[in-house]
Amino acid sequence: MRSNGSDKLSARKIRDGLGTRFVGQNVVYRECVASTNALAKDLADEGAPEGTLVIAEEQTAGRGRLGRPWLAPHGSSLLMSLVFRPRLQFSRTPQVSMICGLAVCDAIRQTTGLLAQLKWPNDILISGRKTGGILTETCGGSQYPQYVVVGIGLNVNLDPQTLPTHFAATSIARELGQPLPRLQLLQELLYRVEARYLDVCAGVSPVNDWSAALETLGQRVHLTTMRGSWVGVALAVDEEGGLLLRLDNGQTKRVLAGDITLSEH
Ligand code: BT5
Repeated sequence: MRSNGSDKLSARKIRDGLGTRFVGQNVVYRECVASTNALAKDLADEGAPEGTLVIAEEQTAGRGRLGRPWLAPHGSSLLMSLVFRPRLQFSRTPQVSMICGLAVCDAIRQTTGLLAQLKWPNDILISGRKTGGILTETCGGSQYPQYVVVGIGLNVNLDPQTLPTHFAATSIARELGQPLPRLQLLQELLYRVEARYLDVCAGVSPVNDWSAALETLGQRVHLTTMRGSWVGVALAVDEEGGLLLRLDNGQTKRVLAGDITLSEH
């Protein structure tokens, strides 16, 4: 599944011909890091400008939510984090994460023709299998967040057989039947992130687009949170990224964090 040597990324290649004003214009490229999110947060603490892209070929401690791992062989994926400094109320900052998920789907569609969808809250799916994930970390501030770091892991040329089978993973190359150069996909992604981010900052809500891209809405799902598990129909999502679930007893439950799977009963 590996693409050839010309797929190697560099800060210069990424910036060359990139049609953005600020997203991806400051690039920190590394062969290997612990986690691009961890490095992006350190750089944001030191004042890295909005739009800074941290991208690596490999992570030794790539992370998902709740201490879960993100695994990807060297050079197989897009492993990246973006620094944002939105002047948004805290309740609206989840929208920065939403637009990144949408931009990933847009960029995959534009570059490959494949239909990528989202699974609440942060998975990217192709053919119902996990192709990517998003990890958003927000650093406090008084009125607005000091910064928001959005980490994106995207299986581009990864061979899903290199991952544990219970991950139910796929990759773009697997779905396409051929490797995909990462550079064009990355540049398309950065461009679409910026366009959607500017909309959010101008007060345009992405929630309708996000709802439309969430493949689990309207379906019966099993929800697990830190507080327990429930079965119900995933009704809708709200402006803060919360999921509304209609339980069998008729009550509606709202959750901001958790995992859902399609329910078998
Ligand atoms: C996520 O967490 O899906 C967010 C993953 C974000 C990863 C990026 S990579 C760049 C940046 N730097 C970081 O350190 N992180 C971000 P969660 O929903 O908790 O899902 C984690 C689960 O996904 C794991 O427990 C596995 O089951 C599964 N998983 C791990 N690696 C995978 C892969 N390559 N493809 C598909 N599933 C994977």
